[in-house]
Amino acid sequence: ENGYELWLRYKPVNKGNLCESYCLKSRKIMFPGETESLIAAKKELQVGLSGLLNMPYTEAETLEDNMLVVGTPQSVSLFKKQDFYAEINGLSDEGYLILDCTIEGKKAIAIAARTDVGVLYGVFHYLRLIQTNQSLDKLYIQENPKLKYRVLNHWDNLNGTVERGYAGYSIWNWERLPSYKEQRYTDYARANASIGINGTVLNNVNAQAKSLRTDWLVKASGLADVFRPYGIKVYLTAKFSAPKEIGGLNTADPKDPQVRKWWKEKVKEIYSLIPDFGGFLVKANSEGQPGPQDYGCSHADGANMLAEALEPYGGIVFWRAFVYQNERHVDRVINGYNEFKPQDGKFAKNVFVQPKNGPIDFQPREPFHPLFGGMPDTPLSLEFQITQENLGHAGHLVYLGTLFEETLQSDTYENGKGSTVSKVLQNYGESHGISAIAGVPNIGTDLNWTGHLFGQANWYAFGRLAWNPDTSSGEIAEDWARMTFSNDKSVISPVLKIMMISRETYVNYTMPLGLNHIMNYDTHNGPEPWHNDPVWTAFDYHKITRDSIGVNRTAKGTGATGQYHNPISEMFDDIRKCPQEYLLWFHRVPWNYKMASGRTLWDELIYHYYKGVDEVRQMQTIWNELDGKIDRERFNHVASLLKYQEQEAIWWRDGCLLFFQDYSRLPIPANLEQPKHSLKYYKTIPFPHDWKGRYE
Ligand code: BDP
Repeated sequence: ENGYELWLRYKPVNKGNLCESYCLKSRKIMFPGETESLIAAKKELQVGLSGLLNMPYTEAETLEDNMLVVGTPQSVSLFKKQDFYAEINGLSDEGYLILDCTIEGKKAIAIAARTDVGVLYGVFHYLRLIQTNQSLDKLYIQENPKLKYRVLNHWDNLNGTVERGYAGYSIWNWERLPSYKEQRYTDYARANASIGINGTVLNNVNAQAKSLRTDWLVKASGLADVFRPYGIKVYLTAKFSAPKEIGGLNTADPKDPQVRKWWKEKVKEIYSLIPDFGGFLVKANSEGQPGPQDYGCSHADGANMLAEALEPYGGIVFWRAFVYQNERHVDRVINGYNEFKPQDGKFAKNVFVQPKNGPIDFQPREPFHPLFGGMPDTPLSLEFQITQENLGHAGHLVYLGTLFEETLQSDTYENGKGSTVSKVLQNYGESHGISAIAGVPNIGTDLNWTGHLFGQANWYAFGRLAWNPDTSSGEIAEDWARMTFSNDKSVISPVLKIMMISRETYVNYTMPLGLNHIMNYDTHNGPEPWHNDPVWTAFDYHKITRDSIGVNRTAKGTGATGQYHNPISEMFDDIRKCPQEYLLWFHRVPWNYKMASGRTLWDELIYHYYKGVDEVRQMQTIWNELDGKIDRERFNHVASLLKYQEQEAIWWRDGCLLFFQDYSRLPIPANLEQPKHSLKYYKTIPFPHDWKGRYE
C-alpha cells in the first residue's frame, strides 16, 4: 500500500460476525436522488460498502426489512411521514441523522439530512462506523457541525511550488486547468468531505495579484466545479495591491472610490464564473505584503472594503492577524493583540479576523493567542498549521491532534471559567451568526499526499476538530489508526502509543520549557539558536547570557502576560505559578533556578533534550512491534523515517545543549551519551535543505 487512499481504504471487515451483521443491515439500499451531491454520496457508499463488506451493492426501490434508506425529505418523501421528520427539520444546513428505525413496518437504518451535503456527511459517518468496527445496533446519531466555516488555507504558489510544503509540489495543475480535471482533485474533495471540511483557499497568503486575473479565475472555476458536489467552496487570497498591479489604477487606497469600484467589479466577475465562491483570505501589512496601512488606513478599513464587495453574494473575508513588524523592537509576541484589540467591533459583519493559534508563529508549543477571549465584538477564525514547518517538516512523526486540542481547550476566562478557545470560536456562531477555523495543509504531489504517512493523521485531525472542536485528540487518533491500518488491537495500541507521545517528544528534543524560535533561520528545521545577524537574531527569543535564559514577558518585562484575562494573566506572570511548559516563554530564569522536580533549570533542560531522543528510540522499538502485522511498504516507510528522526533529534539536542553550555558553563553529566561533535561543527555543517533554492 502506498498511502494514496488515505483513511478511505475500505478494506474488507475481517471479523466474521461483525461483517455478517453489517451485511445484514446494508443488504439493500434505497437511495434515490439525482443532484450532484447525492450522486457523489451514492458513489462513495457504493465503493465503501462493496469494499468493506465484500458484497455487491444492491439498490431497491421498495421497502423491505433491513434496508439502508438514504436521503433528504425531498429525495425520500417517506421521511416526511416518520416521527423523526421533525428532527430532520431541526438539523443545521450540514447536519445529519443516522438512526435505527422502523419505516412502514420495516426495520431500517436511515441516513437522513435536510440538505444533500448533509446526506454526504452522513454517508461518510456511516462508513466510518463500519471502518472502525462499531456496532450498528440501536443507532441514534445526530450531528451538526459546531463551526460554520471549516477551511484549508493552501500556501500554494501559481508556479506549482508550495510555501512550507514538504510533500512535493502543488496538486493544482494550473497549466491544464480548467479543462483537464485530475482524479486527484476528486479524491482530495472526497477526503475533505469525509472529515467535514467545506472550504479551500487555493493559493498562498503571500499572494500574487494575477490569481485574480480573468484567465486564472477561469482555471479556479474548474476546481470549484469538481469540489461543489462535495460541499467545498473555493476561496482565493487577495493581494491588496491588485487594483494597481492588474487593475491599471495608480493606487490601492481603500479611501479611493475608483479602488472600491474596482474590487466590486472584480467580485462580480468572480461570482459570474464561480457562483458559490467563498471569499478572500488576506495577509496585509505583514512580512512585506501590501495593505491598508500603506495608505494611513486601518486593518478594518481594508477588510471592510473587500467585505462590502463580497456582501451581496454572501462572501466572507478572512483577514489575518499575523502581524509583528510594528513592535518587533519591543517584543513580537505583543504586536498582534496590540494592533487588533483596539479595532474590536470595527469590522463588517462578513469579516473574520484570523490569528494563528499562538502569538508568535506556529512554534512546537505556544500559549494560546491572547486575541482569543479578547475580541468579543469581532468573530475570530483560528489558524492552525497542519504542515510541519517548525515540527520537523514531513520527516518527523508528530501527531498534531494533541497540539490542536491543547490550544482549543485552553481556558481564556473571557466569561469566567470554561471560556475555552473552542467555546470562544463556537460562541461567535451565536453572537454573530458565523464561526470559523482554518488549517494550512500538508498536502502535495507525493503519492501518499503528505510526505510522511503520519502526516495524514494531522490533516484528518484538523478536519474532525473543525467539525467539533471539543472532540478528544485520542479518540480521533484511534479512528484514524483503525481506518489507516487495522482494527486489530495489537496494531492500534502501538500506533496510538507513538502518536500520543510524539508531539511532546518533538518539544523535548527541540524547544522544551517554553523555548521557541531557535530553529534554522532559512529552513525552519534543525537548531540554530546561534543565528545572529542585523536582520534577524535568535537572541531575541532566548536572550541567553552567562546567568540566565528566557524572555521576561511579565508585567515587569514586555507585558505580554497582561494581554490575558485573570487568573491566566497572574498565573503566567508569576514564575512560581507559570506552567513549566511556558516557563522560558514568559520568564527569564537563572541557570541554577530550582524546578518543581528538584533539578536546576540547567539539569532540567538536559533532562528534556535527552528524554526527547530516548523517546524517538522508544518510538522505533514500538513501531518494530508492527513488523509483519501491517503491509511491508508502509512499515518500511515509517521505520526508515523514524531512523532519520532519531538523527535529527540528536542534532537538535547536541547543537542546542552545546550552544547553551557556552553560556551556562555547566556540565553535561558524564553518564549521558556525549555529543559526538563540537559546537563549531553544528554551526557550520551545511543544512540539508536549501529552502530558498526550492522556490527560485
Ligand atoms: C511564517 C512562514 C512564512 C509564512 C508566514 C505567514 O515562515 O513562510 O508566509 O508565516 O503565515 O511562519 O504568513
